[in-house]
Parts: sequence; C-alpha cells; structure tokens
Amino acid sequence: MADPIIHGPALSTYARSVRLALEENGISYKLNEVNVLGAIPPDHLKRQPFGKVPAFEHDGFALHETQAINRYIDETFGGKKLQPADAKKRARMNQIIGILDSYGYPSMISAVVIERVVKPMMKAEPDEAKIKGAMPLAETSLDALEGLIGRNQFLAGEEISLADLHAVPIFEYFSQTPEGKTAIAKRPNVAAWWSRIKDRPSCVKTRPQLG
Ligand SMILES: N[C@@H](CCC(=O)N[C@@H](CS)C(=O)NCC(=O)O)C(=O)O
Repeated sequence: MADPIIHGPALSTYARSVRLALEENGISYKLNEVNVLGAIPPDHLKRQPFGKVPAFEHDGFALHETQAINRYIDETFGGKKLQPADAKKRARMNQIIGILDSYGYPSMISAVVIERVVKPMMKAEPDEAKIKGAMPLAETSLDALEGLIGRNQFLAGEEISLADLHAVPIFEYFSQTPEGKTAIAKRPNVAAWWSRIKDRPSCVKTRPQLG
C-alpha cells in the first residue's frame, strides 16, 4: 500500500489536523507543499475545487474536507481509534468538530490570527476592528468547549479523538496572540487541556515554524 499524500502547506491548520491523525498512528505520508497564498495552482483546483487545503490521496482514492479525510484515516488504517465507539461520545466529538469549523476557526484563525500574526509578518497593519468584532464569537466558542470538556482529559472524553486533532492547530496559533492568551487563561478546563496536549509527540513533530 502506497503512503498517503497530503496536499497542503505545513503551516495550514487543517492540513495539520490530517497530519496529526496520521502521526498519532505512526503512519508515514508524503506532504506536498501546495501554496494557497497566491493564485491557486490549477492542478490543486482539480483536487480541491474550492481552492483550499488540504486535499488527500490514498491508493488512487482522492478526498477533500478535513472531517471526511480524518474519519477515512481512522477507519482505514489500523492502530489507535480516534473516534469513540459509543454513539453519544462520538456525537459529542462531532459536535466539537462542528463548533470548531463553524465558529472557532472563522473567529480565532480567519480573523484574530490572520490580523494579529499573519498580516504583521507580511508588513501589513492588523485590522483592529476585525479582531474586536471576532472576539465575541471566539469567546462563545471557548465557553462551549469549556463546558463540554468539563473534567475530561481530552475534548470529547478520556481518550484523544479527532476533536482534539481538529482543535490543536487552531489553539497553536490563537494562543500566540494576546487575545488568545487571555481568553484561554480565563477558562481553566480549556487552559488545562491545552497545556496537557500541546507537547504531545504528534504535536511537537507537526508544529509549524512561523516567520
Ligand atoms: N472545509 C475545508 C476548509 C479548509 C480550509 O479552510 N483551509 C485553509 C487553510 S487551513 C485554506 O485553504 N485557506 C486558504 C484560503 O482560504 O484561501 C476542510 O475542512 O478541509
């Protein structure tokens, strides 16, 4: 069986979630560093018609959308299960992934991290109004996670799951902003989860180097 291929840059949060799913199971893979910051390469649009990363390939099977890719990885490769067998726990994991996709990523990454971290790296001024406008949604997302994690070790229970792997790349960048540092520190369950998970071997191995 050939190694799976992830098409996407190492800096991408969503590509990192897929890499984390493979790393957690010790599965080797090839990373094809597609650059999506400028014009999207036409061959990438054939893999991902929305011009996003990642796209994934395994044994001639092509797939995009991180949720679908990570469930495929979990259901195809042997090893540690990253989705709870219990239906209620699995629903909780999927709820958290939905929160991250719909509210967490758009506020914490698309607004706060892009303005506070990425734009200054490109010598551009951050849009303070955009950051301020996004924080209420980021805070609500963190409140939801704070309640759901409760006293669990991981976001969706006592075992690591795809919910954690969806969240780690978002927290990695958000925690580097002053707004993110403060917002995480205000929520003890989320703060404890982040400090427990951030230096896990799969996280260290895939940690992006900014700047
Ligand atoms: N629904 C997609 C979203 C992927 C996504 O938004 N990826 C970001 C990078 S982390 C991207 O491609 N951004 C480039 C852009 O929006 O132009 C998925 O789940 O894979």
